[in-house]
Amino acid sequence: MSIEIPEGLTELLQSFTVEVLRNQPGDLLEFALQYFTRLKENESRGGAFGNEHNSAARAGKAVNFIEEAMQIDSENGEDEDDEEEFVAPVINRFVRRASVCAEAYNPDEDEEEREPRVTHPKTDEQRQRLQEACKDILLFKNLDQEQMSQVLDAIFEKVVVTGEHIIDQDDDGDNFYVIERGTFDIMLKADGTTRTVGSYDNRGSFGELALMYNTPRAATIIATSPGALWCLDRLTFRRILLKNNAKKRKMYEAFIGTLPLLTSLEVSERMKVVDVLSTKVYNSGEQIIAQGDLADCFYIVESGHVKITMKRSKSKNDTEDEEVEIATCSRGQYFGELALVTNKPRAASAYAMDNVKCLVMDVQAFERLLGPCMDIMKRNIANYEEQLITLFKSHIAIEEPNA
Ligand code: 1OR
Ligand code: 1OR
Repeated sequence: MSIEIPEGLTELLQSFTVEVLRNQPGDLLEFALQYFTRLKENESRGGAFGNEHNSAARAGKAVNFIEEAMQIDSENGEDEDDEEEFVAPVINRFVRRASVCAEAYNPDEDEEEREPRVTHPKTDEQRQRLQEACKDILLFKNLDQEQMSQVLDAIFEKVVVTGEHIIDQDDDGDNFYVIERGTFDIMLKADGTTRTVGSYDNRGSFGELALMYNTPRAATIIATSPGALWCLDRLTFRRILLKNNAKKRKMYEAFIGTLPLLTSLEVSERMKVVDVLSTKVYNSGEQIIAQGDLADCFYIVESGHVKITMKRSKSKNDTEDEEVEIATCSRGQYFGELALVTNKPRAASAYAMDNVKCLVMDVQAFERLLGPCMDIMKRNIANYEEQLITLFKSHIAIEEPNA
């Protein structure tokens, strides 16, 4: 018995396979759906790819997914309108991406530069909410205006329900997520058991690791309330954020190498620290940390001086507190670790004494990356405690000389 192979099938499958290999989509089904839909659309548009009689034969030659989208892009003149034309394929477990740990981005190769820009139109109200949600996202802090506007264009909103798995550990990475609202648990699977290792409460972002380092998802993220997320597709994330990270690595490699706190980290781990750092500048006198606040960041001084103060009641009869200077930090020193290590509110306040530039890391990155530096930090914290006891004793001595 012989089975007849329909004319064009080989070319159709070949060209599809070539596109899959070129694009390495995570979600093969989604990619296939978009590829063949596009093919059909082009066929009905007629002539966009020549005048072949047989659509399958046309498929064999004509469909280059990305280039085609770019062509449409340039035909439109503007790339603002390209949401209908190209939606980056979503990635999931159908095709597993090879894991390359701490993969460095080489801006010279710039493969992602060729990708078309993704735009998801938004209402004014959405844009406003989006800007609000993104304003404290550390990964976005160092982007220039043009890069930021590309990010805002490409982001799209997703409503989530309680119990929804946004990310499953070990999956491939599809999107980076910024929280608009809602609470989310971070779960880690190790040695056959899954435990909750942290949570997000109505702010923050997650899902950057798999995209940055081409690794499987490092944790599971589950919605613990109804909520909404802003999603940035993998390609846009890599195109913009990784280029920025390459710049940061160049800028901070030497400085990071001199920090005594990070001596226990391997070079590749230090580079990961650089990747998650953002810079914040403060004017002289500006408050950086307020005693008693909840904590979500850790700081390293890059330049300038920071004054650490603690509140102390002026005297027994005085209800008003005075702020006492207890330490200063300068280039290479860190602060803001205590609340993150102890899981308590800020123990002291911090103020810029002149123009200050700090490298800032969020609590999740702090916990993930600075575990090996904990010994040094804990020794330092023990010092605080000793000094606090000394200060407390001298205070009592002043207040109650006969005690
Ligand atoms: P991803 O792309 O790997 C899961 O997808 C995301 O969870 C990950 O990016 C981070 O954005 C986020 N370890 C690993 N991933 C974490 C962690 C984490 N916290 C948040 N994510 N921690 C280490 C636990 C030993 C920190 C827990 C507070
Ligand atoms: P944080 O997250 O509590 C305030 O935010 C930061 O000030 C704190 O972390 C430390 O990084 C920093 N006691 C408490 N916090 C201190 C101290 C300190 N010095 C710096 N910080 N002591 C000073 C010891 C020289 C003891 C006070 C008597």
